[in-house]
Amino acid sequence: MTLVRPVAGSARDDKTSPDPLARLLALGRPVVMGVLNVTPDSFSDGGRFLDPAAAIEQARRMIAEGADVLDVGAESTRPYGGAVAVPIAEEMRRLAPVLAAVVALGVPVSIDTMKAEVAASALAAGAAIVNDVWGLQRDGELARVVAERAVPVIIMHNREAADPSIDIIADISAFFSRSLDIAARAGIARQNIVLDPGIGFGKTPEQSLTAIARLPELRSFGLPLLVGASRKRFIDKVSPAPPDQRLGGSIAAHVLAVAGGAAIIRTHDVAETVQALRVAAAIGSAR
Ligand code: HH2
Repeated sequence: MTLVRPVAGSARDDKTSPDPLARLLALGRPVVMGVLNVTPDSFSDGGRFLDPAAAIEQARRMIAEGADVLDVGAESTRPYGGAVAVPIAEEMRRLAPVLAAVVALGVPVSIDTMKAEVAASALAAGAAIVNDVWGLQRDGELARVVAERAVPVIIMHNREAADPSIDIIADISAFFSRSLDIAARAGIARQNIVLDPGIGFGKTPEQSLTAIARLPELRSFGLPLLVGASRKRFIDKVSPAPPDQRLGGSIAAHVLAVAGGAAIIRTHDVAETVQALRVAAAIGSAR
């Protein structure tokens, strides 16, 4: 499949171009990224937004609730295993009726994919950011696509399997260093990079807690940090609840992540997260 080139002057308003990441980070408060899973099997909302009309409606809703950016994915990454690998054509087929319509809603859209071809096609349809849950280490072409298009990329830490015996922060740091080397060699500008410890990915629940608790250590990279703790299993380990009943735990994790230096929060529950972060910020500045 060939890469589709963007149409000149295509559907981007000035909220989504030319420098989406810088604009988001300049908001002067935590950035809220709403999750839109156009999948049958995502761990917490699989099947709910596979229908394009339902997906677009959910995107509208998240924007009305205060999302600053939407993260659209068409392949479940299934942090807890059991992901069914989705062929490129199927991932594109799921995105086709949704992506351009969501871009047209006027907030920047990130494409949650680990495949270069899907990323290129999504960028051509107006996506502004690439979110790779394998930190440029899975598909060798992805760094080139990001560099060529000069778009921001979210580099997320991941592992094939959890190893309870390792220092997870050391592992995350080594992974980030490898990803940053790949990015530099491809010509990706440093100001276009966001780092994400990958809560729930290749980590025991305890290591996910550690990744949030020791988030400040990851500030040493000097790059913005994203945390996505939304509905993840470590919450169930602390306070048993199925994925759709983990809002309280998600909010606790996200408030503490922001306190630890997270600039961007990835969440399924935008209204509640926006409210929690506003209240936390207000208390933080009250005297
Ligand atoms: N988590 C998920 C997917 N993509 N991307 C980043 N950068 N950080 C994350 O923590 C992250 C992510 C998993 O959540 P969800 O998209 O709801 O699940 P699924 O992968 O099953 O669709």
